[in-house]
Amino acid sequence: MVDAYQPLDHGLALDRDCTTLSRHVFQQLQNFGPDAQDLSALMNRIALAGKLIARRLSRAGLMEGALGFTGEVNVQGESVKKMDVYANEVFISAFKQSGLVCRLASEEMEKPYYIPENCPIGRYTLLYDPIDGSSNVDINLNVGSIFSIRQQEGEDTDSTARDLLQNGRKQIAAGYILYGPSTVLVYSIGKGVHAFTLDPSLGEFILSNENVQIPQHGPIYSVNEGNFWQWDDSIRDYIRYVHRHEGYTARYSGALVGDIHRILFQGGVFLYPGTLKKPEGKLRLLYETAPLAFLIEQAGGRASTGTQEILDVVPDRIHARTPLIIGSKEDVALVESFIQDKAREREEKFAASR
Ligand code: P6P
Repeated sequence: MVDAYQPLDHGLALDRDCTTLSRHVFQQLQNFGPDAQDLSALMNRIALAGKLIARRLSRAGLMEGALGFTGEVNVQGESVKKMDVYANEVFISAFKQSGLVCRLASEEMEKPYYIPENCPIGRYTLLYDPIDGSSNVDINLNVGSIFSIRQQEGEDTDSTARDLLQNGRKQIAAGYILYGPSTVLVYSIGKGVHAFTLDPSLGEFILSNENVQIPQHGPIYSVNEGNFWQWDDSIRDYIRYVHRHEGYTARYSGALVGDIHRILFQGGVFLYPGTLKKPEGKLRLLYETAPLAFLIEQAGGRASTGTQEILDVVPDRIHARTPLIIGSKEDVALVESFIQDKAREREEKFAASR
């Protein structure tokens, strides 16, 4: 009987390099059934999209027609960057012939996009923001992609995608890809939060942080203080508080994914409250605030509109927006306490005036 082969001591290093995204999904699900196969394949396609976008970003400055504006305005009323269009189409191409995703809903498309060859069997919908923070693209600062996967429910024959108008607890997977000094994919399928770093020499996302837990409190508050004049007094009171107390530091990159990634690892809170111009907030629920809320809750944090958990919000339309307060439990609760105090003060004033 030949002795069983004993891996040498570099077995651990090899094992890590072989912990790719698709393998990690199976490890978490502890089975190779149809649903596990689907989720593993879905994450593999997301990873492919991330690699294609990272490749283009890494040399956009050298490529004719890669940067700048298209001259179009999207359904959000925002000027479209060439990179927005490229990234949007990358996700569509990555899921063609996948047999997995029939419908894609994107920040860049007014209505969902259907992949006909997948629709008879495709059981999933991909919701995504192909390039979040695209104002950073032309100045070579970090940007991200945000994704969310839901089961397709019923026959979506009239492309109204009504089954998508459900709360964020219907998500089966969510995450983001951060295009920074390295490209990092962070995801959850409801079994914790895990980060993978792209190894360009392998062309693979390799596990770099498993079971990431957000600190219960952190020093960072991340908000665009240029909107101070547009905020409700409750938010102004919170900002005055952090301005007057030791232990807080402001960090804001103008790209949601980078700001969230910092808070995921260092703790703190990101805010995009309602403003005079956008009372319901700027950020979109189905492919920005809900996937990030799913992820941050899985990491032990919280995400709210200020008065409601983000994951409980039911949208009335695909491109619905919400205010967002997200991050460490204690810091989200502190912001909410200013909102509650102001509401109570208003109620008492109203009662006294009757
Ligand atoms: P403002 C980028 O346009 C984005 O959607 C997020 O990535 C970012 O957090 C936010 O908007 C920045 O908005 O109004 O501060 O420029």
